[in-house]
Amino acid sequence: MADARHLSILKELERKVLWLSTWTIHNANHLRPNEDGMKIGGHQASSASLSTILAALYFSVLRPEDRVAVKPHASPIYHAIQYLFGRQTREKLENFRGYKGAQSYPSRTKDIDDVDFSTGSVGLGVAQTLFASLVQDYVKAHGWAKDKPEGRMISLVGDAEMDEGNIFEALLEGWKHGIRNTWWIIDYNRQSLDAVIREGLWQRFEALFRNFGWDVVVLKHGSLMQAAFKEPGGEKLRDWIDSCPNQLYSALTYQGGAAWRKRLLDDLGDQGPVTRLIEKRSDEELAELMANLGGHDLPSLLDAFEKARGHDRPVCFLAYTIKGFGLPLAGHKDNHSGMLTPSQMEAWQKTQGVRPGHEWDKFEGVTIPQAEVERFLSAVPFIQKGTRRYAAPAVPVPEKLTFPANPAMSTQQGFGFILNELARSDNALAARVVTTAPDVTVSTNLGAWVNRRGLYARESLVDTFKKERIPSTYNWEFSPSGQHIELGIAEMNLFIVLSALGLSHSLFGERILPIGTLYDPFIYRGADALNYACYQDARFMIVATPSGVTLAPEGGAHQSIGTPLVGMAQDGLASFEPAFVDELAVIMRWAFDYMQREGGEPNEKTWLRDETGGSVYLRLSTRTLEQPQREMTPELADDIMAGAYWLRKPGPNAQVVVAYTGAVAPEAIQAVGLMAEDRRDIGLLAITSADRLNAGWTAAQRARERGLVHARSHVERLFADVPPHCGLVTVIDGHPATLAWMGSVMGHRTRSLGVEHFGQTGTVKDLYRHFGIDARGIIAAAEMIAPGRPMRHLRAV
Ligand SMILES: Cc1ncc(C[n+]2csc(CCOP(=O)(O)OP(=O)(O)O)c2C)c(N)n1
Ligand SMILES: [Mg+2]
Repeated sequence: MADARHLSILKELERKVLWLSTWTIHNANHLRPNEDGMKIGGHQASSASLSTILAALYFSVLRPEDRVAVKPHASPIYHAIQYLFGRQTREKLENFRGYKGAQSYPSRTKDIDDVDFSTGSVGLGVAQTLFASLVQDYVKAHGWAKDKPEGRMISLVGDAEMDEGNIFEALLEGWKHGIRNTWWIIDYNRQSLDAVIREGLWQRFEALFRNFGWDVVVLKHGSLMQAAFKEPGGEKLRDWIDSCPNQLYSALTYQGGAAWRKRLLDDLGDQGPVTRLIEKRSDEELAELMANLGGHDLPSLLDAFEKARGHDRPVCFLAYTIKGFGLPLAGHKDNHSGMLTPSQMEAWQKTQGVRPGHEWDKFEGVTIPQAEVERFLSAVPFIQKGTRRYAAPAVPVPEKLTFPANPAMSTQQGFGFILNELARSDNALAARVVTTAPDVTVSTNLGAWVNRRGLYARESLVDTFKKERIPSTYNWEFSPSGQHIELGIAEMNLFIVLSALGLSHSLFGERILPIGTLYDPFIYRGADALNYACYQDARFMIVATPSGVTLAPEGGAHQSIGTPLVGMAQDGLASFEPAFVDELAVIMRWAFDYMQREGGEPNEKTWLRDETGGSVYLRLSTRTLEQPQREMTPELADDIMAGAYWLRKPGPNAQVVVAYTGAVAPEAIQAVGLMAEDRRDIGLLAITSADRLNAGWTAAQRARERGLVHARSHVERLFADVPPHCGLVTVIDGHPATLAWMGSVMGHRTRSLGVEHFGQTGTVKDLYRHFGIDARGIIAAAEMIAPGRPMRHLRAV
């Protein structure tokens, strides 16, 4: 139990951060009003709601090893706390929401003040803490990070945030994995952006969390209330509070002490002791009492958190709070985007004892001697270890990844072979790879890897089939040393667990190289979580199969059309679509290295991410292709990484170039062969990464515009000798826009073939014909854009 002095200092710090966060927003808004005069959304009231909880956590409860996701709109209060710690600058706060100022929503990558998890898209930060605790357990179970204490993974959750389905998906997965050390603190202010929330929601939450094995701590009545309940008539007041509808409680809070008195006396007057209980308090005292919900009561909070520290079970704290606590807009249902008006601000500033011109002074208006507060601050446990982010050395990547030289295979098979070879080796890379899949482990070809490396669980669990000697291809044994995390069918969870695994070096000081597999079309299901993972700069590899219409018999519901564009457009994700397994081996080797690069900020002259590194997306196929028998020279490997190489270099008088990506390679090769008699010097370009090829081109242009006149991109070099009149036919099993930009590089007339509509079931041949991405489609396109004599073989295919 905290002593009285500790509590009074905390109370002052809470008041201070509430002031600073409210001022930050006010200042940013009034110095630089939006053109449309709009008020900036959400921050003042949302921040105030968490002021007590965050003060209790950061100034007293948290330890350096804890990791926290703060509700998006509480960013100003978070930044204010960091400002008091000296980890946030006044300059950035003055520039809150401005160019390179403190971010509207806490950001790991954009903010300077030690943000553990970015938030912004509600629900994702919440799930991230759960999966981070799973990763912490994984790290410990593998015998790593022995010298580091286990932390609590904590999320400050908005009550309306709980509407996001991904939270429930995560809860279920967490239950399966016996999640520990996770605290979710629900800011139960009973308000969202538009509305006051439904009555009785807390009971649903309580039942739900208990069902999933969590402890639930309801923090409803603060210590003032609890003391009042013990007075004569107190029980009546308690009953009144407990049955008061959310809307009314909010409205009365907004109206203040006199309104509370009137309403309470109307409802409870002439009832003896409870009337006296109300009447003996001033309006101000009454308002303070009624606002003393658990989430604004430091003694209750400290006590609850301290108790939870005594065990490692997951805990949901349901903390009743008031949105806009301590501000004149407290409780008002419109307060989400509400701001204090200048006159309200002026009046409130006076009550806070902050002199004009001293708004940023850290100890202005603090009623405890400054030296004592400073002493307190410098002794806060949370900041005792300085920067809390770890670094981990890069895991060496072998010169070459090997695979059996099968004459024909699909890239998906090749992926399975490469991982199997890795699983057989005992190098450091193999030890640090972890795979995961949302119930598609076997169907995405991870089976061989899992057979060798086992499934991860905190407790060992034998494969009953194996124990009973029933033959099975797969060995499904769980143990703490396993290297595959089996997930249920929820792609959101896949990307969030990848996000957590892919930050392990920074969060827990241990490098993990995560690989997640899924069906390509279901990238959309988890796309926001994927975006979130990239935004946090987590490092992972996603391997998506089957893809496109090439999975033909599976039908339209499983075909992916737009994912190559997702791969191109997603920042922080380098995407590849190789056709052959030797290409894949080069790409995966490169990827393991790329995932570990930490080059800091990208160079704005080029934006190329080669130094900074990032995550990788491999769009693979289940189509078996004849494999080229060739030597992988360093030059070829470089070209593959840069995004393309000539399978057949065009001659000086080339009339047509065919550029293909992925599984349609045989169609492109066949078309080029058939056209050779009727068009001169045809070229065939194999594109392994439209994404990197395009990014390189944009980067070179940007660099030239900024004075690096000799900058040339790979695609520009490839096309340097292609004559201007040459036509370009691009083809991909995916949206044609993926490659359509290539015509702009040198101004070649271009026809881009691909898939724009949902497909049918059928054979690959049926569907390639249906969409015109077969040899016939390629030849017909070439005939139109590269006129000459009729293509004799057009009718033959
Ligand atoms: C995925 C997503 N959808 C919508 C929003 C817009 N949004 C921001 S805050 C908010 C409501 C927040 O309510 P609550 O979680 O109760 O937090 P409070 O404002 O009460 O602090 C919404 C809908 C968002 N940030 N993310
Ligand atoms: Mg709310």
